[in-house]
Amino acid sequence: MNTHVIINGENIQGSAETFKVLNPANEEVITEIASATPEQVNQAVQAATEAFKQWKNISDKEINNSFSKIANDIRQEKKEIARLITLEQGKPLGLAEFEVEAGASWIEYIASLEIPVETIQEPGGKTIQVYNRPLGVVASITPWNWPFMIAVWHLFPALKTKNCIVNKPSEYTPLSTVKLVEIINRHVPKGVCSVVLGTGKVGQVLSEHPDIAKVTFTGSTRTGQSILSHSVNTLKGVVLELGGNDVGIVLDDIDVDSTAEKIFGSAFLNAGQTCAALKRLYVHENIYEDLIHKLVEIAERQVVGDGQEENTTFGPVQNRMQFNKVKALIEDAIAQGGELLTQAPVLPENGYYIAPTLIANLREGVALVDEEQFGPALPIIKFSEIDDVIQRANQSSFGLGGSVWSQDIEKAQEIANQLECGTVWINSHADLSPAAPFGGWKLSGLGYSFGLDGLLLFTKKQAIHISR
Ligand code: TXE
Repeated sequence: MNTHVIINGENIQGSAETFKVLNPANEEVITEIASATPEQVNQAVQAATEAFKQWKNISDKEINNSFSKIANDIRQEKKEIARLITLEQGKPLGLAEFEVEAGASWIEYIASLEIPVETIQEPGGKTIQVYNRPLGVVASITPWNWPFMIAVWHLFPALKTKNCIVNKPSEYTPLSTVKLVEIINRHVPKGVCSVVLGTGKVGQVLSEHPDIAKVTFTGSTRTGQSILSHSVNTLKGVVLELGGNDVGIVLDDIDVDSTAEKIFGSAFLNAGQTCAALKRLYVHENIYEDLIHKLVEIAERQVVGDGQEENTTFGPVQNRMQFNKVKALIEDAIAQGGELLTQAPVLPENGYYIAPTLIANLREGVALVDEEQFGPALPIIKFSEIDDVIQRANQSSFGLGGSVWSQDIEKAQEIANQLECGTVWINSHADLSPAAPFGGWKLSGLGYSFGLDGLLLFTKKQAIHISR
């Protein structure tokens, strides 16, 4: 049995309670891990509180040097980290390598940001300086879809703004995060960054800890709501990046072939297990048949299999719960009159495999359209009027992202302006940038990640009024 809790820079033995990490490609046990005890969670928070006394005074230059060394180590160990990601998460190795590479670039981008100090000059001669100060100890709780990348998104903005942090990765995919925290610990003082392992129970103990100043969370809306409700007594802040049901609206002036490739890529990225994947596709009636024909062609040329095999282009769903959920949504959509467009290939017997599935002739009111599938099944809906499709797109209780596909950028922009979501892409989707704020409206979240806006959510303002 492996134990991987890293507290105060040390690998520590967990409790007698264990959990298994499975390979989603064959359901074999990769390792069994001892969960962190509440006492160990407390130790990690205490170590972070202690480390914060020094870390909050570290110079920006030192932080940036550390980040640069961490990014270099990640690149050097890219193959090994990607192997771990594929083993625990299921995505093809090439995509896992992209995840590692993008993580390293993201760290470098965060290093390049400057934390601003604003100076206000009052007419009477008083000067006011507004600083962005660190919060203290941040808790991070991460999911299983992009385990390495999302850990980078949580840890580095908090560290850059001179906070200390304790992470709890998903119990399904802890291995690549442990590796990341090991690398971080080579280049930051003890206690600055720890990781505790376990199920949601451990996450709950961590996120409710009174000495945590802020919780940054990526996962389901239900768990996000629970974290928010428990933040009341200690008035801790939260950043919640929750589910989505991103709409794509395709107008009839697009180039079908190239658009189909891009739409397929953004709907089925990571087997659809991406918060900002395209999850409901509305297609103008004039190109509906052509586009679905092309999408089916792309779906059927995917090689579904174990992500470790070289020719695999499409990996399994990450866990049994998600596999059952997506299967049930597909069956229900077909039972409700949806037209299954894709043929199911022969799939390996073990493992959570679902081939990319396209279902047409759907409408709102069917769960596959209204809910987040978070898996390889895309509902396709025909529309004819733009005002009508905008209204239908905005019916969702989610508001993470959306996209408009057209050669007429002005027209696309008019539609984008009316969509009720935190990000709208024109002629792309799920195309995230470290420079742009990314956050959900409605039940998709609270706060922002990325860019200066996301960074400053790990700070609090201090205004110093200077009268002479
Ligand atoms: O999420 P959970 P689940 C969506 C997707 C999926 C659904 C459920 O639709 O089908 O959520 O997935 C920890 N206090 N997304 O059940 O439970 C947990 O251990 C503190 C969207 O896996 O939210 C894990 O580390 N922490 C999404 C993390 O929360 C708790 C990514 C996420 O798990 C906790 C994943 C508690 N009470 C799923 N309970 C996205 N936005 O990208 C659980 N956790």
